[in-house]
Amino acid sequence: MFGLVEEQLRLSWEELSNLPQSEVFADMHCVVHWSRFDNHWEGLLATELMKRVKLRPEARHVMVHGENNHTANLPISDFLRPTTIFALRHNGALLTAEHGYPLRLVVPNLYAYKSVKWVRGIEFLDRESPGLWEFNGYHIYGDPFKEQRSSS
Ligand SMILES: Nc1nc2c(c(=O)[nH]1)N[C@H]1C(S)=C(S)[C@@H](COP(=O)(O)O)O[C@H]1N2
Ligand SMILES: [Mo]
Repeated sequence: MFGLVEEQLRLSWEELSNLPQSEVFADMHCVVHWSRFDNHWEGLLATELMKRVKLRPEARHVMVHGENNHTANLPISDFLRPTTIFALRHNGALLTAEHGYPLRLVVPNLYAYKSVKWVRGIEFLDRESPGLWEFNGYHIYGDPFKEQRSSS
């Protein structure tokens, strides 16, 4: 956790797995027209993690950083939804490498390109700034129920 925070927070996988765990049941919608329904995610709610971070008042947006410079942006209001979860487990087992082990973010109310796998860090920003997919033409917000797939 870095950027517009009073103090940076670094947590190891061990520490994350010892914090209070929650579960979220959610469908996942990819922009290229597939959905995977009824996923069971277990891990740390973003709200739980945010109890340990003090944001600067200017913080408005979040940049999620994954492995291989993968990034996605979202408003803090979506990041703080009670269904946003840093998942360690999917459908009863540890995440597989392909699906994001050791840690992935899951943001059920937005398209799956926001659900960054192999998460490394969360950066807080004072403005909206496009992540990798958004920069390459995916919608800056990405509401699957409004079919906000692309920015054009
Ligand atoms: N780090 C990283 N996270 C990522 C992606 C990626 O390429 N790299 N692809 C996104 C997209 S477009 C989708 S649809 C989902 C797919 O998740 P899955 O592999 O668990 O099905 O992961 C998202 N998270
Ligand atoms: Mo996707």
